[in-house]
Amino acid sequence: MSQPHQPTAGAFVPADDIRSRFSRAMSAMYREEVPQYGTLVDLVSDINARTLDAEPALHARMAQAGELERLDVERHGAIRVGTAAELATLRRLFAVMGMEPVGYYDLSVAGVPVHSTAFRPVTDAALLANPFRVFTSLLRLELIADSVLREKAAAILARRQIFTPRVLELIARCEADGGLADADASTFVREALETFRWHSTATVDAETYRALQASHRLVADVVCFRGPHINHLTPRTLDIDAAQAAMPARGMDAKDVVEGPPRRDCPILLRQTSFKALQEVVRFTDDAGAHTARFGEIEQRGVALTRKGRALYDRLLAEVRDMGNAGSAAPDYESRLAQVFRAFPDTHEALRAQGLAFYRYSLTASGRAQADMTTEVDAEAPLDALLAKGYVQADPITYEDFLPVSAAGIFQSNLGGEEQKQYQAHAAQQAFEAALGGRVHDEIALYEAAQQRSIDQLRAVLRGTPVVDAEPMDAA
Ligand code: OOG
Ligand code: NI
Repeated sequence: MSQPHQPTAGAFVPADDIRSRFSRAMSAMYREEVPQYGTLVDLVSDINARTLDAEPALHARMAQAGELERLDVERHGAIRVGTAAELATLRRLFAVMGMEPVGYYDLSVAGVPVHSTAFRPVTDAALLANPFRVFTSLLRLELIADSVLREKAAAILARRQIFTPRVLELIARCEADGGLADADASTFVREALETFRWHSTATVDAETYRALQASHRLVADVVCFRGPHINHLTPRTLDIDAAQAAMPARGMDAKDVVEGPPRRDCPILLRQTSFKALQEVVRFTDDAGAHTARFGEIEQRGVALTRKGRALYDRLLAEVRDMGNAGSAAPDYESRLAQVFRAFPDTHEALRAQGLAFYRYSLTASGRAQADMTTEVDAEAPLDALLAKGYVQADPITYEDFLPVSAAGIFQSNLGGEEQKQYQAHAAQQAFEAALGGRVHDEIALYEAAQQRSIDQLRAVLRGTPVVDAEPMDAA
């Protein structure tokens, strides 16, 4: 349809809404493509309801933080692309939906020839509205040792166009005008979805597929198809152990161990598990065959850690994985994990006092009442004193990102077979950012800023000065 030019800003659909529409459309598409994903979503929603019933304190805390609404829509997905141009266009496509690249993940250390970022909203308000994220990996062709195969893969990738002409137009329009009007937003969602759709016809012959597969199964997955099919969507559960235990009864082949930290009273970071990828029938240009790529995953999110907390997490995890050499495949992995993580404080008081985790500070009802009377509360009193008096409360800030060791475990359990190649591992954040056409956010700096904003706001209320809404619209 033709658009009036120079639409006024008010006529634009908010980026948060476009993201919600897109995430809903993607979920509906994936339910159709991989019915077990639908089963998993239903399982998670049963378990979340049960957990909230059984844990009134958790229910109250999530309601107060405004997190109950986002829980039902919360999910992440993952895709893998083959070229810098594809990655750079994805950055622009996700920007239309208010999603920015956060974090750099080097997976080559774990024998997977990709490096990655996560596109996600970055402001407090946008995260509450819908925290939809897409873990996005770029194939590192330079890690393919065989130069003939490497060049062949590059040539195949150079021929494909993973975006529809219409979506490219709408991205450019959004960049030029500063937003999309309603009809354009609907078209954008429909056309953007095409990039993530599964194609059962490959672009190569069976022999090429096999050669790429032999180099690394991931290489075949990225190179041989018309687009970067979404390979999983992950709903957020409040009790991953219960969900994991319930998976077999609903016909799902669950991964052996939950990735990430052990079960704790105060969940930290991220725990994840998945059901194994399905074998799907594909058609090569000359023959029929099968491909394994798409799976389902669930995650439980906990509090974001400071640099100090993250260093402790990384150290303890490495310690567990270095005990013996079976890593997470060892039969006693879970008990080792629990044992070693006793060194990680497990009350919010301790996590806060030792500067291990991030919190959002706000006035309690009694703090607000005191602030209204202005005399009692010293606006400059240390936070700890305000907390001790009950004027201020500290709520954990949810970890919105991913974990490289866990991601590698998820990749590996879903490639079928024991895919552990040795690569000359090296992080290449600058090369990744050059391909992306922009910098990635430092995720820990985002949490630091969110915590600081909450402190600034409550001080402003206590001082009786106007509330500063210091949150940048676009934190880039
Ligand atoms: C991405 C795997 C990483 C996660 O949740 O850690 C991931 C992939 O398999 O493409 O999604
Ligand atoms: Ni995932």
